[in-house]
Amino acid sequence: PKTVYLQDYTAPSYRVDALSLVFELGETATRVTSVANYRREAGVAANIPLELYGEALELLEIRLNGLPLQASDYHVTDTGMSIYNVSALCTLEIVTRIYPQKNTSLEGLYQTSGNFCTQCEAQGFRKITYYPDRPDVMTVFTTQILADKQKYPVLLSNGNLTGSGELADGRHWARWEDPFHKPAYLFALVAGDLQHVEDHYTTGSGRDVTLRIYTEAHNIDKCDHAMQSLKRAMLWDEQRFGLEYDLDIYMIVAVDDFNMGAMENKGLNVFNSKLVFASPATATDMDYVSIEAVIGHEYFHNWTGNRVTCRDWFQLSLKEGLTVFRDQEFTSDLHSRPVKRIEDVRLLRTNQFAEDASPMAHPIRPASYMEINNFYTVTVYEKGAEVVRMYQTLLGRDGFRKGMDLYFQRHDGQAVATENFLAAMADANGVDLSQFQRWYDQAGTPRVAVTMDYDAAAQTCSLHLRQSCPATPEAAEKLPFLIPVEVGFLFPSASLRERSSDSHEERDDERSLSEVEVSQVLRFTEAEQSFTFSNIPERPVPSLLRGFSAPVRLSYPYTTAELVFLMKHDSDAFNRWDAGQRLAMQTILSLLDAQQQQAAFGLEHEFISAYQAILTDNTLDHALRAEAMTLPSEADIAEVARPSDPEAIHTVREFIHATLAKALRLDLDALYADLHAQGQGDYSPDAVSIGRRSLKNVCLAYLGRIQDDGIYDDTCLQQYRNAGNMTDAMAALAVLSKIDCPQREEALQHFHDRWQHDSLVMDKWFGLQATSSLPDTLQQVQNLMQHPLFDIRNPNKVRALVGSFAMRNPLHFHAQDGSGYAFLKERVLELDAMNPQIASRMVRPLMNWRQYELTRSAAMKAQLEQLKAHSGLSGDVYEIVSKSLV
Ligand code: BAL
Ligand code: ZN
Repeated sequence: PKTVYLQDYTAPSYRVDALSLVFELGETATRVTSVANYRREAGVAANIPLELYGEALELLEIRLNGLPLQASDYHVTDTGMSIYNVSALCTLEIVTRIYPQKNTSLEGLYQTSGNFCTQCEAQGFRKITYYPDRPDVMTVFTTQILADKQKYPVLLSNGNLTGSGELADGRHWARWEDPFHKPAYLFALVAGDLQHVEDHYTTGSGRDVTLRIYTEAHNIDKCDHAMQSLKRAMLWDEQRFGLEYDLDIYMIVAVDDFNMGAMENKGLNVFNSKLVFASPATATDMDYVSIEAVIGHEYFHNWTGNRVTCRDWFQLSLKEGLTVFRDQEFTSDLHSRPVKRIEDVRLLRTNQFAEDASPMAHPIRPASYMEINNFYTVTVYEKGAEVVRMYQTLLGRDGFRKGMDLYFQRHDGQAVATENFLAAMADANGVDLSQFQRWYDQAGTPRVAVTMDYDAAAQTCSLHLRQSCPATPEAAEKLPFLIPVEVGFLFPSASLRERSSDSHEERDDERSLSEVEVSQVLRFTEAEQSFTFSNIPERPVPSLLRGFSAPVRLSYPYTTAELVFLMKHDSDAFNRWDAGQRLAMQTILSLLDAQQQQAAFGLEHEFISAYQAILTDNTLDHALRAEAMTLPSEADIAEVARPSDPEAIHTVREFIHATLAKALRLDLDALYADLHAQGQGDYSPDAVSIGRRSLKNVCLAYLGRIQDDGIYDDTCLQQYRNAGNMTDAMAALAVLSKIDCPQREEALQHFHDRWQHDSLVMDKWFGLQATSSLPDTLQQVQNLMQHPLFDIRNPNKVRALVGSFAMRNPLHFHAQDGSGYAFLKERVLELDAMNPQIASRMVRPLMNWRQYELTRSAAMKAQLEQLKAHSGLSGDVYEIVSKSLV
């Protein structure tokens, strides 16, 4: 495959004034007629050909200005065609035949559950017709769809319905016109036997918008939460950013076979059904929250992505980073801000930091790619969102809003680059942000090392910061980043006085404490920089990088006592949690050392009592307590403990869990019973109820580790059997799935029998078994691939079984005999023949082979080498494999 470079970008030579498409959907093939009006750009020479992309198309007819093209006037290749001697204004009519029924790549036009649907981002439109399929070519689309009326009663495309009718042969037709200019990647078509639910939303300016969610009939009763989420998103975007919806209708279609989570096609979103359907019996709290977030995300794209789109695919983070930031803020405003922040940072540290340390590390705006589908990454999305968040941290909420307003004022209707966003932020606030550009150009996770000096006589305190960034494929040497570091200071004696004083003094102390604790954002711009603070009455404990104010790894030589102090007293909820994570990580690393030296294991009393303090602190909200009780994941630990030995990591983490469980058994028991009793009413996915369930289920997960008498196996089974919602059922089953006991078999069988007719719910069942720590897990996964409900053509099934095993079961995926790696390689090859995008997702767990201890590292590398040598590998998989081996 060819590498594409950002520096080679050139503006299109021809624009499209209008595009008209006619789809004749058939049972074996589909005929597509496209009529495009092209206009040569001023200044472009007349001999410059019109370049169109096209892949896997049968060209049936081609006419220029009504006349058939001569063979010498155009040249067709596997990837497109060039047309010579076109006039400055011309109409090109092209008829192609395509085979959606055979399209297993789920890109372009394909079938899912017997219905037609499209996925055009990033480059799927070129599998439909020959066209300048690039995001900076925008036009108005008219789409006519003809299909058998009985089989496909619903015919949808972007925009507004402007005509429909019936034909004598049993077919019917519909015409949709989208008045907004859009690139081809936002085109969508759906045709099928679908039902819909309908609602309405009145915008702030008083316009009525029809809202519809389409699905197959048997899921129609599970769309209410998605619909309510959509209305909340529409209102939030008006309130927070002053952005209203712009068409008369907004449609969402849920489909079962989908490579991504969802797609923001103008006025016609297509969603993975996993991110639409919810009912208390079938969806967990996490499902409810994700559905709301993704419905929001796709809706927010209408402005950040659709109205203002990307000039080229290197700019993907322009729309994705910004839209992820917007959906994060949406969730934070509607639920718990600190909990959302903790969840997002967990994801970033586990997945994005790993990617940034891998051979596939790339800046949020990559400088080159072979296959753009490989760049829909946690870096472009989640780190991209962190970069957008840093503007807000530096400029304040109002300053950020001013920047957004200017961005829309300048660029509505345009296809732009990340520099345009930066310029809008800088210009709207009258600040110089040129150094900030480095976040777009340099990959890697910056390291920030902090030390502190306190001068008691002068009552000053200095923080010394040093930044560095590891080498990544695009550059060995990095220039300093502009890093916003939010800091606060805590005073041990002040908080001690606060605790022991009477109520009058307590108020005084609180005032002084909050005065000195006020946060500030340091602009850290040099490789090394010191900041001095005056009027500091005693040696403080610094609270650094509050709210995770920048996507960096920050180190500070905290003592255990200081971390325990921050865990109890930091007014920044995120840092209170993070202090606990630091303490846990320190403990884990020292146990890993002990294990390597074959020394005895033990947990310090201070560590256990810190966890006891969290567990029994009734002033802390449930959700935060649950987060604080959750140890860093095995994947998080593997990022820090190099070279990584997943088996040792698993052993140590399980040891801590079991030791804490035994030591805190009485507290865990009491809290579990109390929360269980409190949660007996009807299910509601509000933040308080979700927090209560998550703390209860964290308690259960700890208790399940006490295997002395097996009584908690019964507790789990009981919770599973009596659960009034999927969250509690899954939590109990998740604990059981890791224990070899009769209750496990009983519950798994019961779940299977109850849900075998609900494909989405069965994905949970596949996923649980794939993540089990029991010794025969790989064999079980292999058996489950033969299960009648498993289908390797369905991406959700692949992610549930193969993805869960390779990405969420480090113990067995990294089995020392290499069996997990060999299994994955086989699946990647099998998948690559039908769906390269999914194959290329699945191969990624092999990518970080260098971080593992020697035996594993060599075994992983061997699988990558075998893949690379395989003939006929897709460009998608080839890019990951070849870059991993460099
Ligand atoms: N644009 C692809 C799906 C999403 O990020 O919304
Ligand atoms: Zn998106």
